[in-house]
Amino acid sequence: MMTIVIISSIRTKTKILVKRMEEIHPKHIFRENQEEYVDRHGIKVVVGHYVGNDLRKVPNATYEMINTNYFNPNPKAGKDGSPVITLPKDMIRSQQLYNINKFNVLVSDQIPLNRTLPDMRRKKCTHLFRECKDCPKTSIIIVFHNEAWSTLLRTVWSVINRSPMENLEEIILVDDASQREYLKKPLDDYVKTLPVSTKILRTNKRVGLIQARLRGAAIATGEVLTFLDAHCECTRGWLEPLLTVIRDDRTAVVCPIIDIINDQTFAYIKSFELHWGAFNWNLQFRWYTPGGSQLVKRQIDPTLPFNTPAMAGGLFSIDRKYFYEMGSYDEGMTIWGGENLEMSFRIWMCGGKVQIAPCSRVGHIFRKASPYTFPGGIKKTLYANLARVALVWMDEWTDFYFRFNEAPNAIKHEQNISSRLQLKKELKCKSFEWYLENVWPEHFFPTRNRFFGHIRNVAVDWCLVKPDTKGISNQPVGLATLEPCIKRNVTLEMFVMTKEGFVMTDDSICLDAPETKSGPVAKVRIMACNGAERQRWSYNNSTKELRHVTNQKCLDVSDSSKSSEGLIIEDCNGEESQKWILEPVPWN
Ligand code: UD2
Ligand code: MN
Repeated sequence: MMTIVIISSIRTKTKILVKRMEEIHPKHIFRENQEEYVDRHGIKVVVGHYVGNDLRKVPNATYEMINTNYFNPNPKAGKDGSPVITLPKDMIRSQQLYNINKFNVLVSDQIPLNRTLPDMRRKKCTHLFRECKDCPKTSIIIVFHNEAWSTLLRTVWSVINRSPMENLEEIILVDDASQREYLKKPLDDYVKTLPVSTKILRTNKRVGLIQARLRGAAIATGEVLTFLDAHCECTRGWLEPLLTVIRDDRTAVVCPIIDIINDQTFAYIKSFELHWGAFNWNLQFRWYTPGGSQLVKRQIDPTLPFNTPAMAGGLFSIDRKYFYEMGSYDEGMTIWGGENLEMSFRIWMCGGKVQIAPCSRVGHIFRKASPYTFPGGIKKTLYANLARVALVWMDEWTDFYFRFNEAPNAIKHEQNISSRLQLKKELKCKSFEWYLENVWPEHFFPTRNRFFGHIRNVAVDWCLVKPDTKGISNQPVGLATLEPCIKRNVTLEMFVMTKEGFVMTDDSICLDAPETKSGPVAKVRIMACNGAERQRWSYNNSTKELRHVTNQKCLDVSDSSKSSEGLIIEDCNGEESQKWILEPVPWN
């Protein structure tokens, strides 16, 4: 009997039709809860969950596979941003090739370089940005290391096809020591045929994306610099809103909304608009939902550029002279990571602003893992970069970062940051405290006016902990539970309580309970912070009660068990199970 395997990816909810069961090594791609049935054509169907990254058992790609350009477009594939389904006969090969770039290059190579994309903009955007006559010209800078041919050139073609020629100065490609043959002479030859002036720079050894961008910027002649990753697709009207912001305010650094190009199917997927960029206690960049007043402002006119505490890093425009006035990038940073926070902190604290122009939309392939090597290891690259960010920009919060992040802490002494500190002084930059209070008032870092530490229940003698399940935006959400207090400096049981009564912790999650006044006892959850009343609590130091502000009920341990049932709110009764000790932990 023929067998068809349907693999559903939990993350993307896309169903991918795969190959005959016996050829696909089901062990490698299925989690336990797999289902089998015979469909009405008598075909046995197996449904399971695809473990997208776990391809370790699939034979490694050979040198030849890596160095070959498989680009072979089918005019209809991926039209209007539609997904391309991998045929059963190509499944094994597509998995082998996946590892080379950490995206499905076999699919990418079927999609034409000038495929059409849907117009994701609001109607009003199309009217607002019909043209941008008095806008400055921009150089487009794309750095890459071992990028696939089709993704790199689809990025280039999307720029050429969807940017007004009068605003496009040139395209600059910076090859960061790629080893792949097709990126050498074949790329040089191809670029000569493009209708827009396109230069290629090559580094003679791997320098990383930060220094590669600096080299590109150094030869750029446009009034504005626009940076893109090498696996993007710009949509119609993407450039005008970015340039308009800079025309009106040269101190603005402006990003598009970054849509998602699916790493398996290359479907163009609209991303959530009501997000802004920030970071967690480990200085990992994250998208969060901003607080209430911000949201209201954005709903009134969703076409207006809005402030963001941090940028994702890859896609932005900046006035060229302003880029240098503000200290371009930290040249002490290598390979990958941290430069986006460094630039965001610097721009905000030293007088500029970082914004997102919601009428500008660019797709980007988000990958679940990095495809290339990190020379010197992650300690010498990413962690060293992050250590530099913390040392230069975070003032009293520098120690807070290092306390919770051992690897960067171990190498912080190797960092020479004197020239960056000098720059900070020359630019008369404001403090990190100012940044937190003014740019990101909803932040969840400890401050002088906030409680920071463990929240221990008197009856059980256990501590409130973060849930260990991840929600859609990678935030840990779930029932509020207790666990035995470890009381070491682990972020698991560290909470902040603000003056407004929000009990929050890393990754912008808050203690949350329903507002209803009567009715059965309500479960307490840990959810994305949203500034709503239902997330406000008050602590009474003498009674030790933690009251939910709107209904004046007390945080309590449910009777049935210590922790697994989680916490509830109940009428206040003065019992030990409603008493909480807020044990402060020094953070700086
Ligand atoms: C995000 C940013 C990326 C950068 C990074 C942190 C977006 C969409 N992407 O990660 O631009 O800010 O965070 O550093 O916001 N590259 C080199 N040399 C290297 C390593 C990378 O040229 O040694 C190129 C790479 O080919 C790509 C770009 O740098 O074009 C960004 O790298 P990535 O795509 O791996 O970063 P990403 O999107 O995960
Ligand atoms: Mn990228």
